[in-house]
Amino acid sequence: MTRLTTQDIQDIRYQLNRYDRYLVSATGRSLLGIGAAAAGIGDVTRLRGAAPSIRMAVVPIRSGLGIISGFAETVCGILVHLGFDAFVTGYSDVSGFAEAVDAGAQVILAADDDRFVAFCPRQGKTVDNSRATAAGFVAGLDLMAGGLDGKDVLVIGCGPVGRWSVESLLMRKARVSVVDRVAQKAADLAGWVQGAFHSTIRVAPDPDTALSTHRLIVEATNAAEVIHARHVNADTRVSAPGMPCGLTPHAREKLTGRMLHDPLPIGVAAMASQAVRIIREQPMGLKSTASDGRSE
Ligand code: 2YG
Repeated sequence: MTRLTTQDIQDIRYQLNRYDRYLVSATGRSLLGIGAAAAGIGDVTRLRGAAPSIRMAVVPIRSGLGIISGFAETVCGILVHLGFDAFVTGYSDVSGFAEAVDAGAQVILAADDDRFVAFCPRQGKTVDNSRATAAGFVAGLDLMAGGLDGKDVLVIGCGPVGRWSVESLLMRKARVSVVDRVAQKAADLAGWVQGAFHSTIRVAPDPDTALSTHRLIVEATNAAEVIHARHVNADTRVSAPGMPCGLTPHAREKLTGRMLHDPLPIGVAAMASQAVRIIREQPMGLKSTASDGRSE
């Protein structure tokens, strides 16, 4: 699990309007729109309209390596930008969770060194950042590519985000290849997919060959300088949830308008949108009852 640094995130909350304009130019959708697409929410206007009435709390967590200065504030800034009634609790840890619940937060976001999670306490459900980040960046690739059904997509990096990216790609009927510098990790992921989804994905022989023969790419490694300018042509589109950014500066320059990368915004937008679906579909955690009173 990559641990962000203050330097990675310090400017994010001040550049969200500019980033939103870039997202609209690259995908045709805003940050909220990409989050909605990741959560399978079709009506973005309705989501935007509901957001101000949804209270979300971000709780700083001191466990392990401790607080990352600016992390909670940046997550909160992204949620406020999306229109939610979001705040950072004054207390951290358990006291922060109590403060969040007392303040009526319907969604509570918190991260330790192992997991970054959105909690929906009334529904007893959680949203995991790795899975939501994968869904968000795959949704963005889908929008950049004008749909992924039947198209060849490469996932490079077979860690948690790469694994969940494969899930999202299969749900969008893409033809998935995976590759990792540790060949066994790619083979293990193919085995998991076969067991979990009864689907077959291809394991590419090596990163350089795979990058040279694919135009739609999810870069989910924790390495820098994985995708070089030589791998990029006019048809290439890259969605890069991996931290640090896996594209060389020259590759990024060639891909302007056809690539997505950020340390937090798309993942947080996807988490928030998935949490909204949870709290909207099960308002008080009760099973929604059908018109004749039967519980579904
Ligand atoms: O509350 C705090 O300030 C700290 N306990 C936050 C620690 C977060 C550690 N995790 C990471 O930095 C990343 N895994 C977060 C998600 C990166 C985007 N996929």
